Amino acid sequence: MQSQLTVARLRDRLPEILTALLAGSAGVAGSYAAAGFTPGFVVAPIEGFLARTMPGVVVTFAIQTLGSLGQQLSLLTAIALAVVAFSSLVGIGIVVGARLDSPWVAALLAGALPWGVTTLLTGDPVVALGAGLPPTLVVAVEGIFRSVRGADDADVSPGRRRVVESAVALLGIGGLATAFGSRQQPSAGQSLDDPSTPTPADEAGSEETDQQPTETPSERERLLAEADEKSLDLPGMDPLVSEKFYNVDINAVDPEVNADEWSLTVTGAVEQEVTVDYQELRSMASEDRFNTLRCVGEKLNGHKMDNALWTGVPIQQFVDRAGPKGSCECVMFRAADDYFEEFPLAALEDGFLAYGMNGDVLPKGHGYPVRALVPGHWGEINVKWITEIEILDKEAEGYWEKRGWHGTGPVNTVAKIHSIQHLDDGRIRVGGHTYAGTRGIELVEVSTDGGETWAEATLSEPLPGDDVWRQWMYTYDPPDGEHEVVARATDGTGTLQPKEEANAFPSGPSGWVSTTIKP
Ligand SMILES: Nc1nc2c(c(=O)[nH]1)N[C@H]1C(S)=C(S)[C@@H](COP(=O)(O)O)O[C@H]1N2
Ligand SMILES: [Mo]
Repeated sequence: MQSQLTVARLRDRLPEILTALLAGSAGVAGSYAAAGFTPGFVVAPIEGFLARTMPGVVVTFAIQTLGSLGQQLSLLTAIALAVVAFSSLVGIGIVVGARLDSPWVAALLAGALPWGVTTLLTGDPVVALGAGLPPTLVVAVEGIFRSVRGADDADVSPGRRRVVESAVALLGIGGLATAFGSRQQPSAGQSLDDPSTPTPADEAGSEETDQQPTETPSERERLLAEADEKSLDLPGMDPLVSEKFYNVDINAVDPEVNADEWSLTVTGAVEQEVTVDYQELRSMASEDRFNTLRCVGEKLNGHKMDNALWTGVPIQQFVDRAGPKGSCECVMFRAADDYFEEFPLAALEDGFLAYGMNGDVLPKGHGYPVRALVPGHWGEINVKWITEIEILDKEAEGYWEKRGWHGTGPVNTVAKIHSIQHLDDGRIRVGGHTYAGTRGIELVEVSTDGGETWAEATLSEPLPGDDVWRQWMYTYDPPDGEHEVVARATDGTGTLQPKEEANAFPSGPSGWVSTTIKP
């Protein structure tokens, strides 16, 4: 009885509910149109909040079973929450307007409330207009229709037709917003040496404008060409410099950091705080380094391991200048996306601050303007958008360690199998990347009989650097029928990687990669 009454009342209110939903969705779409996929989009802070407050077990489950789909799910959830929140706010506007018998108050509130909330969440009242104007428009147009048709006819349009009308309107708005919002995407790769790339040093003028880059572009080009030459060209396998570098982020939306306003400070248990800004960093003697990254959360034979040529400066000098005096010999990195990771200070000795990647200005998704590289360690302490190096006095937990992971140490050894090729002459060629962090790779062995017998694979020529992956390949005459190929690596200390398989959680994937090959 009670619920039937509610349903009947809801049906009476269907026009208003549809208007509120349409206007609320238009607000979210408008926010995207104005901000694009940036922190100014109202969904960004909501998704960030979801990611931060999600229990560790849920996050770990999502990483292991859903992969990047997990992040898309969290983004969809955030969009749905934003639509519900905006629609409720518009609903409040409609109710208040009806009480005051003023369609204009309804329209005004319908936009002002989402605008206010978006401003509070994103801190940008101008971009937030994108969230406020569409709901006002939708509710105003609705009010005008209503008065034109006369109050009595207002609800003549049957429920189903209104639902269809609203759905069509929503699709239109969504399409427009997508077109506008995606135009806001930052343009790809600006060359580090491009004189039109505004490094603050240029803007500073005077003597600094004449400064030559410490590393000539040709040196970077030479290194990239060397990587190209040394790459084994196998189908299904990236060359030694990855064509597409993987991404792992705690938030779906990257933070936007302005290089002119960026700085990095060494804080905490130090003699004196030391701050370096982008201009100073760019004007220091730079180095180009190959450095491989691997995510602790990837699958054993996964695709979250990549290599690039990074440009930047060694990190230790800033720590030395600050004079660390903490008693735990440990350090916390902090970043503009509220990410934080703790690890032993000793790991910083070979650490690097990178502002360039493969000859381009560091892309936004990889930490623009500056990220840290900590050779030999799991990807997670290679903090992007880095802003603070805090020398600690006692141990603390990082973002992932609070969620149960142990990903601050050296990487596990791995030999992956990403390429399987049936050659014209009947032989089979297999290959993949192999990596053991700063331990280096001494040897990769392959078995084509499930681990009974082993043969040595061919390795790609090593690239310069202390933390660089290699490729391996092996060609053989296949036995009759189905057989199992296994790969295993021995690192530079002579240690064979453990055979025992382990999932990524909590300490990174481990074990020998194997695959069944059919004739
Ligand atoms: N600020 C910040 N740094 C970060 C992360 C992040 O979410 N925020 N993810 C970490 C993880 S888990 C990995 S594996 C690497 C991935 O770097 P990439 O996205 O450039 O491949 O960045 C690390 N640094
Ligand atoms: Mo990671």
